[in-house]
Amino acid sequence: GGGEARVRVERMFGLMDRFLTSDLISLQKDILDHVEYTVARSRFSFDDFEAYQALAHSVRDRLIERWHDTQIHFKRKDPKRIYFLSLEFLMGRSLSNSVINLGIRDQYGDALNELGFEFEVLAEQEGDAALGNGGLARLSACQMDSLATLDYPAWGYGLRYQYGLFRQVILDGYQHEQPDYWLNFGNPWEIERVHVTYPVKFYGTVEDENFNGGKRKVWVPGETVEAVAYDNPIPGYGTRNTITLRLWAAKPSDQMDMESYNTGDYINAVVNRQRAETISSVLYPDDRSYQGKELRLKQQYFFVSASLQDIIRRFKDSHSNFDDFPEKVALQLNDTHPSLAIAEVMRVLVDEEHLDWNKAWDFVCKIFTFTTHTVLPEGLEKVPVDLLESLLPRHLQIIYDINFDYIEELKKRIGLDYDRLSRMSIVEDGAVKSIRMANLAIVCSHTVNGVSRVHSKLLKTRVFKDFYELWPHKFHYKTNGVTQRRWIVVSNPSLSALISKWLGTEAWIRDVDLLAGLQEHAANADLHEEWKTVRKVNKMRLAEYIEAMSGIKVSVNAMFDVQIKRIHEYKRQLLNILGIIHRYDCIKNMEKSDRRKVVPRVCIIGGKAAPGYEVAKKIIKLCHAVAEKVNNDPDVGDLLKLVFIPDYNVSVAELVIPGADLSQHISTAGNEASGTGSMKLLMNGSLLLATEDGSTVEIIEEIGADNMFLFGAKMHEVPALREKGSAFKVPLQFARVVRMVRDGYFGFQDYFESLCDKVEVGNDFYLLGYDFQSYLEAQAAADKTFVDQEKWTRMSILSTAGSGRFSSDRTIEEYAEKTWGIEPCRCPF
Ligand code: 9GP
Repeated sequence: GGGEARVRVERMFGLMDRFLTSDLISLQKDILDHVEYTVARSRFSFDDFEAYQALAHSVRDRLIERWHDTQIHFKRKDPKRIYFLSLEFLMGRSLSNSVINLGIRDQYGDALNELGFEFEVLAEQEGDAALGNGGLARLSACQMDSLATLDYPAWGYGLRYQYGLFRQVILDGYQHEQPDYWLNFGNPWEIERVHVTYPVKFYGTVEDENFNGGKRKVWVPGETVEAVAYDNPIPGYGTRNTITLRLWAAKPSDQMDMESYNTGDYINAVVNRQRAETISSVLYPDDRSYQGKELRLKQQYFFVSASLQDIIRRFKDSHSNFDDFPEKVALQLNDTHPSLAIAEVMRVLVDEEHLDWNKAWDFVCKIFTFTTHTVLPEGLEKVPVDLLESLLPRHLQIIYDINFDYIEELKKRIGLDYDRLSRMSIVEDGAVKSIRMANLAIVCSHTVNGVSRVHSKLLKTRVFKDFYELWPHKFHYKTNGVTQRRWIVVSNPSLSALISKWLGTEAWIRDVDLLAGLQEHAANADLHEEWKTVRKVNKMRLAEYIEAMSGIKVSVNAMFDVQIKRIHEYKRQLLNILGIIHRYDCIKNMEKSDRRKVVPRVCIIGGKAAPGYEVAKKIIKLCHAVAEKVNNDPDVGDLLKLVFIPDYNVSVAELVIPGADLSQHISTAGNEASGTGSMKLLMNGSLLLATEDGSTVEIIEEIGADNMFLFGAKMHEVPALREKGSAFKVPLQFARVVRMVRDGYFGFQDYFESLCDKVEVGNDFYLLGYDFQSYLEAQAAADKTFVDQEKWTRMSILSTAGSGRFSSDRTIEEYAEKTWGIEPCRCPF
């Protein structure tokens, strides 16, 4: 009876301490207990990795407590929730970030010291969770941190890939890809929910069934796969709130091929079941285009279907009908990748919950919001109709029905302008008939966001012009931001302490606008000394890493000049390398006595090329070929070094960013949707050398054009320049450096030929030749400033001071208030 149960609960409470405490002794005891009982090593003999595992588990325990409290609180309050659907999350490591957000970093440090361990050393044991490609994926991770910190009732949903982004290995200067089997050593940061599973269906047919005197569609699927939840608690900073990133793994379903069991083909039946797991096995490693692969589409639907079952289950737990659905649920589409969610919501509401089509449609239009992260047309996904028809036949019908209604409506609005109608249709008729996922997302979302102001402008005037003219009210932008917790506090603790000291508060960690308070000290000589010391220590750390990994010794007195991001033609790593060749050429050709005037540089480049992206791979090889020559030339010595950092990832970024004096963001204007690396570097006091592209335009507004080194064609000039093609004059120096590569000065003459062709007059789509002159001028200005260390330091301080607008806290607040209509829901205690 009830009495007995109550006694039991009371007894359980009595046995539990209310919460885990975080005093020195408790932490040490917890760590050792985990060594003994979780890691199963003797507490008298365990190595650094085992110590890391035990430490991680003791942190995880504390995360779980807060996470439970938060979930109970959300359930009790039943606020409107935001569900963030993203195929990619680039979380990196979790340990340091967790203890900092939990506010127990120092306690752990002390506890470990007494046990004979160092926190930093153990933190290095952790591998990266690299379930994403680049900017989009890291942005999702930053936004999760902000959602938790700002107490929003949010869930992230994604896929738990068994293989994250490939590891980049460089052999003879060529990129090779190796699988990243990241779960090999276990993952203490996730909680497997063996009971939170949903069946996900594929293939089959759609049949008509009699229903209530009419007909209805019934999907009879041909294959079922089970989705199992893995929860990753995401702690906020300065709050008890800890939200959930729920990632799905595919497992064979019991409903699968009973047939084969009956026919006695047991071995094959088991082998077939295993195939189910491939759905969540590997992340697609290309962030440019993902056209028409069945596995990719399966991944998308798999995660969308499981997430929506979970979301609808949660809604139904506390609601007896769907009337309040749009008041309680907001669904964010992170790029087009999850846009099948639109058809899935329609299918569930209409086919399974038996809502009327119009009502379901009304809900869809109220709950979906869409953010796009690219301006490149190849980044907009298209799914061949044949593929969709075989994999998800009912969804194809629904998309056709949506399109039919929409085109009818459109005809009323714009008349029979068939060109425009066909451009705006969700269905593309062509050699391969396909579904335009971006059009689907735009038609069905109430808001279409860009990721910076100029990105939004490009969307309105170019990429989605037709739609903007129809629905101007839908188009908005939320300039990206990054979390200062990870990108200053975790990765640059000495700068973090310095900032807090000079601001007299740590409040900037939650309220980043306070960084502006550094402005008034920007000329203070004491701050300058301390700032320079911090920067130097970070550069030494980076120099050690460079030497350990490449054997190249670099001088910390040189300017550390960094370009770290995916390798893309539009991001123009090639421009950087050609600039380095020019610098090398100048040093070689100058009088020995003049070399004293050269400002020494260490040029650092890092980034991965998509495995099938030949041009990008050649750029990596060229970088190595040039480095080989330059770094071994006695005429050059410390005046110029070129280092390629292999396997660039979140952890490497945490090391490189604090050590950068200068950083390059040099995409051809009009190509970078936003850029977020620039924000991390800015926060850390790097000066930017940049084109006026993406969010840089807004950075200029914050810190002033004279606080950075700008160059290059402006966005509005680019189309005309491209048109002009061979008519504009390319500077002689440019022709000369390209010729050096062409003539085999760095070897591999044949291999680089096509790369050189790409930048020849008339062929130079990304305008390297056109921008070269002003690029060199900007570089010269950077050199000149670097000699004036006082000026440089002031500019560096002002960069950090002006970076407040580029926190993901601001971005998320804008989304919450203007797009999602959600409010904070703060867990008490
Ligand atoms: O290329 C964009 C980058 O400019 C932006 O900052 C980032 C986050 O919005 O998204 C990148 N896009 C992708 O990673 C894939 O399209």
